[in-house]
Amino acid sequence: ISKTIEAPVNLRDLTICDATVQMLEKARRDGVETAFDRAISMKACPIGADSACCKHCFMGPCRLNAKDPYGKVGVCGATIDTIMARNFARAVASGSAAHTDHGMGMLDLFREVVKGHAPEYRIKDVQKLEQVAQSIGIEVEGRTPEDIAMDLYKELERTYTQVEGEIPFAQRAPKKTQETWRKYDMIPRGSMREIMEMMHRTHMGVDQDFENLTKQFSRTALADGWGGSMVATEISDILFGTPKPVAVEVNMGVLKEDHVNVIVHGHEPNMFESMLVSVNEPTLIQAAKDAGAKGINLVGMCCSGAEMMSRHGVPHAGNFMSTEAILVTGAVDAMVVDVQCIKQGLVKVAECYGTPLLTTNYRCHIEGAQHIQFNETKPSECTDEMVIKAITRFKSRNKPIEIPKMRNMGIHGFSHEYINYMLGGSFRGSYTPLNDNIINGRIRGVAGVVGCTNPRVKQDWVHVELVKELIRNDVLVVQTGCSQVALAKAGLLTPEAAHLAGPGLSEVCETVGMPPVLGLGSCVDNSRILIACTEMVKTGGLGDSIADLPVAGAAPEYMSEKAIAIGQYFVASGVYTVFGVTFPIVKDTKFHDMLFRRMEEEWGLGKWGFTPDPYEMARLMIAHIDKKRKALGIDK
Ligand code: SF4
Ligand code: MSK
Repeated sequence: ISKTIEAPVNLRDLTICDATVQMLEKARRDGVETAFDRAISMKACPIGADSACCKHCFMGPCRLNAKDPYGKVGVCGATIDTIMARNFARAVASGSAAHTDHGMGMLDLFREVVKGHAPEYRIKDVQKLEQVAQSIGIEVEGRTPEDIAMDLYKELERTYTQVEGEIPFAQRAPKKTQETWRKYDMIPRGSMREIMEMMHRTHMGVDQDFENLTKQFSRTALADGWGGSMVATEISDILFGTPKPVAVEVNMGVLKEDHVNVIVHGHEPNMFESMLVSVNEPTLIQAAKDAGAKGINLVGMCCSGAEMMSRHGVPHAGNFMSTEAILVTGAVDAMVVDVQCIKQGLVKVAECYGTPLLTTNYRCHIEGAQHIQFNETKPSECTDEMVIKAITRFKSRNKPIEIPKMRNMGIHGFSHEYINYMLGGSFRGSYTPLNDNIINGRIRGVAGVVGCTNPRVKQDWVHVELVKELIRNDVLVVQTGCSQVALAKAGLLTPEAAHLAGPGLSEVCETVGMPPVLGLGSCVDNSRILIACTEMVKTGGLGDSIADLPVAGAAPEYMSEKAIAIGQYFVASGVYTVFGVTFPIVKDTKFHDMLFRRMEEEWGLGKWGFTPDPYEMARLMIAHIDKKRKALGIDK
């Protein structure tokens, strides 16, 4: 099938993941094409990369010149700033829609569980239910979990539907952060309204003021971070359990040649949870044994994988840019997907190796894949059927199998509740608390390093180099998503990695017995970082708002619109956020100045940064952390 494979390219220039290199070598031998090959043959459009084009109406598409941004305007007269701000706003709207719809899915399940309509699920973490309910003013004393849960459901539904007012979780943010949002009209109403209004305002001939657009796409992004994503995290914890540290193996070596291998890849944990039950079902295990296998091996990939790894210790086989490569092992007996980050290219690779590619969510059918609709009222019907398909494929394996031997053990599952507990019961308690260690300088600051991998840059390399540089400079790193998996493969999610940290951070890690890099879960679990930041503010000694904290964020190899939404909600929450790869904006324009300076200097929030170089990225983030330390008077 390969039309675009270009043999001269050294595979080691494409990725630092040895397992992926080994599988890309095999793919070449087998004549199989992957996204790495297509990224080489398909050069990115330079006008689109700068966001200097508009196709919002049919008088266009209009192309402006990034080298002379104010030299011309679109047919309607739209300026470069309007065009870039509208494009950026639509990326935020799309990314926010993905996370908030994921959160809506979790909330739908929660409602059905509370009503007794989904008997195979239950509320697993009553303590978390009470905590979340209390955090938004719901009475819990003397009430049954069912009563509390119904009230919580009704309240959280407003995250989506409310026409006026503020979404419930916005009140969890530090007071001063809330005041800033109110001042600039940024506190979200329901996300349905915000995303709808964002799409309206970016239609031809509506909002043509980049500053006004920036306010609305900030509000839309906040409806994601403090809305849909936070709902997804909190409800998943309530239903499936709040993560606590667990030792897990990652990398392609978690596949087992003598087992039926089932991979789940996507984002929502509901189907994955049911799959975990199905693979442990004695009759299915027996069926696998009858087919000649030693058992059934369940493995995750991408974000639902990161979530199940953190919550239940399910092994993880790799991040976004390894999903095609792993099929090349020939050892995958079924790849089961739900929503988001599922490359259409998987269909052809799966076909080449006779692996069933199974879609399960009505939102995500893929031409050439087989669809088995997942139904939460009888979830095991769907997941049992998929396991049976995997067993059938195991029986008829007819291609040579090659599984890379790499496996890396690490500690994952640092929910913000656990970080709180681990660092002293409160963020400023008596025992090695986070705030005290920041104030005394052992920990210089905290960095969130998150996001995707992208074939336009060497897979995992920017993540790994950036994180090494940060911890070497005593910056504690928290991680989610594909970035967390990149660092886990590099062996940095272990307490032993403390020797790579600077003297202050390594002392703290050794005292507490924690890794210098803490894995928090999936993309929606970036909301855990918002709560952790809020706890740091509320504990005291580090300012009054998130914008005062010595923290920074990065998505060094991002590829998705969701990443833009996440970046924007961190910026709008007060965090300096640096992206790599490319940034969809023309430098030296008014809109660039808005995102890269004015949001911080004039509005008191965070701001964006950009560089593809991990060392420069670390330098920018550390300089920002030092600037905040100085402002707090703790720059000893
Ligand atoms: Fe061109 Fe304006 Fe239409 Fe955009 S909205 S395509 S800039 S005419
Ligand atoms: S899966 S959004 S590639 S982190 Fe969340 Fe990974 Fe990015 Fe998808």
